[in-house]
Amino acid sequence: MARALGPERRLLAVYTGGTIGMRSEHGVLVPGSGLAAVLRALPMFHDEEHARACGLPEDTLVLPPGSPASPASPAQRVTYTVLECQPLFDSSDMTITEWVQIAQTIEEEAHPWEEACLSLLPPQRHYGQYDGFVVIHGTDTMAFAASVLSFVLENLQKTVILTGAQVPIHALWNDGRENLLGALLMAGQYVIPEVCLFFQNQLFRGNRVTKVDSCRFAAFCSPNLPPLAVVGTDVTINRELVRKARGKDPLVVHSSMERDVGLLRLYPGIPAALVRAFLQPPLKGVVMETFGSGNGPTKPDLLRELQAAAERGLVIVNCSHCLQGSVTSDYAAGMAMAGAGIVSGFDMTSEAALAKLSYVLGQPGLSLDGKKELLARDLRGEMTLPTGAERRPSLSCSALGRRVAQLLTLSQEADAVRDALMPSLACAAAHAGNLEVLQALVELGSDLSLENFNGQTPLHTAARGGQPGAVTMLLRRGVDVDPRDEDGLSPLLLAVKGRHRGVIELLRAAGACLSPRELEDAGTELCRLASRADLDGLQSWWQAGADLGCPGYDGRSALLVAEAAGNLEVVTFLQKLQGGAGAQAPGP
Ligand code: ASN
Repeated sequence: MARALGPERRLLAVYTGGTIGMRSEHGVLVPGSGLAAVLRALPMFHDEEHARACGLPEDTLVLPPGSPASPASPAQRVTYTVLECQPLFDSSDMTITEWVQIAQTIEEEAHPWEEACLSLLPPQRHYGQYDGFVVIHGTDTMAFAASVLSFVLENLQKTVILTGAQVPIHALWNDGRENLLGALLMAGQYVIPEVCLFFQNQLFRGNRVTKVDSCRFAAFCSPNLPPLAVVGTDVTINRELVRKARGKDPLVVHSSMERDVGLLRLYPGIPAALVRAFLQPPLKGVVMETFGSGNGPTKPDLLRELQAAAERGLVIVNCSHCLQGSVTSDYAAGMAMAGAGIVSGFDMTSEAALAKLSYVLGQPGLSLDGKKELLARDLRGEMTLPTGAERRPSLSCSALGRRVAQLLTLSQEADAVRDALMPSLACAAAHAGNLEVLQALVELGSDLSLENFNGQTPLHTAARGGQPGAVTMLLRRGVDVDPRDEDGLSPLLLAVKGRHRGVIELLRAAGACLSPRELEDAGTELCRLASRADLDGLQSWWQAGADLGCPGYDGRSALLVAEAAGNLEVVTFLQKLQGGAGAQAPGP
């Protein structure tokens, strides 16, 4: 989580419908178009004077300055464009299909359903063009939408916030203005790389919320995770909770979500025949809402139906009816569920579990065990695993490992410090051949081709340390094979100096070459090695592609020096090269 910098922050507001923009027709509320025009007329949503002075395009709105949330940067302006979807929805009509389209809209230039707005936009990808995204959505299925979007959008580096209202924005007394303004300010002023939901002054993780009230303004709660931020006279960010963007991998939109998933709420006395009817194909996955801490009836006929479905390959996730708490295995009635092949959903909301199921079952090429394994992992912060179940690498085996483990636990505020330390830590880990630490650094977002204070990359230090395992890992990750440090030295030369033959072989096979500068003084060095009968040293140079016939500073070759010194083993080696393969090793 970081404070957004720069004089201007550009947002895209995707308006999908919902009460916030609804109008009354024949006594009932229906989705209403023209939200941008409404906002343009409200001074809290648009500073017309500033827009004109800056020559902002016709479709761009700008928030007035001086929000209480931005005292540190009063000059920073949040501009936004409202993209009105067609058709607009009461969210009760929305499905995974529409939510995937929203995700595609965030990523892409456009989608056919936005045609009316598109002509106004330059042909650029929205995700690159905007700093953050607000999705204006109906509240009835907003928790489902936020959950689905959290799984569909992978590697988010930007803030995505869903919001809406219980009362239309045109009404005198409404919650739409406050919610939308809050969402725009949060997305404009903070980089919170998650799918969030803003309502009634609180910013929640999107896949943790559920709608709990159909009329009060406090419509949502996040029963098992505190809000990520609370807005009052000040903005309080719960920094420990905000997820950190991992690495620089590009955004991935997972559009292949499985549609044949369902939600089954158990009730006392539910007949086995009804469960059987529900679990029939084409259904591929079910979220089953059970009692208390994941308990269900232990009637043999019901358990048989569940077991038979699980054996057919139907994936069942166990979530509790209860708002708070987690599925456990404390009771026999809970163990019976687990025994029937049902996967624990721990403290996930049913909305999050359904979205996760749809995401996991939509992943191509996964075996049944692979799907269950993915479901059991916390993928987007959607569930709290019991203590000890997290798959954190255990790094306590070395001092370096312990230091990196401490680094992993640093608060989000320490990002800058962490980023500054990463290259040196990666170099140290590579030198020690500590693959576990290197992997942990990768997961923390470290770029393994960054240079440390003297311009060396992890490949340099792995080569200097003679660590073929680390060299292999780095090369597999696609790092440059011939980087030069501050002194112009390459990993290959460092490996030659250390006589690390295995590493030299790996680097040569990957295309590494000694540069003319590195070969400048090679003749003199070869003569020195020849005079000392250092066969290993000579073989390393030969293996790295050096010409062993090249003369030293006084014009003599290594062979002449070896002969004069009577180093027969070296003489034989050099003569063999001259007579056979040649003094120069074959190219990479
Ligand atoms: N029925 C509306 C919707 O979900 C409810 C709302 O937005 N408050 O679209």
